[in-house]
Amino acid sequence: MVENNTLKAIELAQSTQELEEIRVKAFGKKGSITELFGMLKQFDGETKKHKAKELNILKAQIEQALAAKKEFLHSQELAQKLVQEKLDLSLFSAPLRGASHPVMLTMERVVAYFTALNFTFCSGPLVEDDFHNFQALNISEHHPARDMHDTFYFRDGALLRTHTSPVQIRTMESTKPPIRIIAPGAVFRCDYDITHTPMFHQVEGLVVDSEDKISFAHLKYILQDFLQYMFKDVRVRFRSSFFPFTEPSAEVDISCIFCKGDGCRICSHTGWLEVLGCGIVDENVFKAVCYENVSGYAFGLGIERFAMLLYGVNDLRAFFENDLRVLEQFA
Ligand code: 2NM
Repeated sequence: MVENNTLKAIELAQSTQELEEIRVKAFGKKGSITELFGMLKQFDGETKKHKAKELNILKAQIEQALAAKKEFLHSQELAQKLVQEKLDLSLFSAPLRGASHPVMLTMERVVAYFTALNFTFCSGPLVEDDFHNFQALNISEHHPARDMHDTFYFRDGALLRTHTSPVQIRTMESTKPPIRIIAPGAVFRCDYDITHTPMFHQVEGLVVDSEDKISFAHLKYILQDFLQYMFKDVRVRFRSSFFPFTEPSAEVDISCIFCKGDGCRICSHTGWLEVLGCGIVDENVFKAVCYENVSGYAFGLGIERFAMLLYGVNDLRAFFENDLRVLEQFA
């Protein structure tokens, strides 16, 4: 009997695929149940009616058995799939190829020195306003640093910070003196040639205490010590200079680390390398942030330049091209 075969087959089915084959064998165009319905026309009257009723009951039984088995197999297959495809996210993967970028390694080394001396790490927005980037730093309206050629401006007058000094301004606005802060980060200038990239990194530091507490001697001592820590066995010299935000100001040189001061191509045969700018914070900067009866020193340096000297990299572009052959050497 067809009916028993189909129901028995459903019971024995092991997969939804097998079940589908059984369904087609019963209800397909040439299926056993379809054929039985076709054979009804051989009968008439009560016999036909009786046979049709029997057949409809059988059809309903098979359909129900198919549906029930299908649901059962489906959930079984899903459970199996979940076990097979389970991901153990706690497993270790193959070792990552990544490594810290030499610019970041240098920045961390600089910051480590100053945080060890109780400087607080500070950061601020990359998109700044004219006040925090220029005005508060005693950079007058017609100062060349404001020139469109140096500063990236947005249409609404906002700009990309050209140095990290706005971080110092914001810190002074929100914090009462005394302060000792170190502000590392990306800065932007519209300048692109062999020794300049439109984005580079700076670290700036600022110390403010009550009036007459901070002198140039403090600044000189800490920078000398810092440069000894960064570059072993170097001589340090301070040259008088000018910055709008400091008075007096100085640029700081170290004896050339490549020729030990004898003179070579890298130091342009001077025996010295310029590495820092610094000075005693100008009174006008303190006025802009409403600091009264204070004294302070500040300094700033370019990280890429330090990284080039520390790692002996002679082309700035090596830091920005992200060639793995270069970067892997710092892993
Ligand atoms: C430098 C050189 C000298 C500097 C000044 C200030 C602030 F906010 F206190 F006025 N921040 N950084 C400074 C001073 C930066 O970079 C070459």
